[in-house]
Amino acid sequence: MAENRIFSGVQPTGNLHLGNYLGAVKRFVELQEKKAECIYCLVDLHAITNWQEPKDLTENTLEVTATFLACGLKEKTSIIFNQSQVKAHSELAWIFNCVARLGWMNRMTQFKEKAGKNREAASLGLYCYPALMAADILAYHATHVPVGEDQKQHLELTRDIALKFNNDFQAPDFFPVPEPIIEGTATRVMSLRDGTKKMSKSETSDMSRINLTDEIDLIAKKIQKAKTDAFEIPEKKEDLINRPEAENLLTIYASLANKSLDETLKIFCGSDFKKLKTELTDLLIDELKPLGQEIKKLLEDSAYLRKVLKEGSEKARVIADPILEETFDIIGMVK
Ligand code: AQP
Repeated sequence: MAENRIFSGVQPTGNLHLGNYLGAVKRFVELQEKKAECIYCLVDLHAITNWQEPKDLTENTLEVTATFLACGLKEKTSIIFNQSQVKAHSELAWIFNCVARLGWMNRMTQFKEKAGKNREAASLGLYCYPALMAADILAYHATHVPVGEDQKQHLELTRDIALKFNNDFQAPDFFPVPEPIIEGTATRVMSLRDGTKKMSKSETSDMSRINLTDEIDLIAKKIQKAKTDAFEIPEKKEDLINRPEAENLLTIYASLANKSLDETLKIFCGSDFKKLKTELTDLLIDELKPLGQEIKKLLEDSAYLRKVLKEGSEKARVIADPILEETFDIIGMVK
């Protein structure tokens, strides 16, 4: 078993946004730079738990690949691939569907949020998504999983599945119990239109998020129109309670400027939102303009992006297939 093996995934359900970037992809790059063994997956099987137009799924998969590379992930250093091309994910997910308990799944808040009021019409895949996520991680015996705050509960379920499997089959330590890495100032970036909702690709209003490919005029417009409140910026963090939109903009600023929230409050306390919005727009443009340009350039060479994914999935299979075979042996499947 690798000493430290990192695994994480991103759904190719649309353009990546600032939340995906600050909460996840930026962390992926930092871990790659720390020379950890990193496996980063475009989780296309998760994407189809909600309807995806086939053409969009293909385009989004290539676009997220381009985004990974533009952000600094390197195909020679990290393993970058799409989930559907490594069959161990779905096969192990079935086994974990049989290990996980209905009661555990019923507690998953993301299912409740994504299924909304019309739960009966949600796909079965959306319901058992966390078992597939557990398979994604455990198929590689991954030890650490960098994610945004929203994935914490799913990761706890992964840990429960690993422990139950090891215990049920008396295979102590076969699946490692993975640790979440939820780091950085912006582990939960909120919608620009409603500070109580997380920034999300599937939110209908494009004004609610900053996409990594947004043009600079659009970034400026979205920040200018971002919801705020009528009060001035306070001095202390505690005074941001019940001011989710103010907290969100200040947190985004802090993350981009590599400052703590306290340091950021010192800069802006006593002023209205105009100054914060202007400086935040400048920071965003500095960070995202070159990224957006690089994504667009990479997208012109889809053959290269497909090659990155193909080679990545070959490397991923070398790790996952023997672990799946061993899992079959432990369960008692005849080969
Ligand atoms: N708003 C966010 N703030 C911080 N981190 C976030 N992540 C997602 N949204 C935020 C983190 O990004 C990684 C990839 O997420 P995902 O694409 O797999 O799916 P998601 O969490 O469901 O993200 P979206 O944007 O809300 O997608 P849709 O709308 O398609 O469901 C994860 O590590 C996640 O924590």
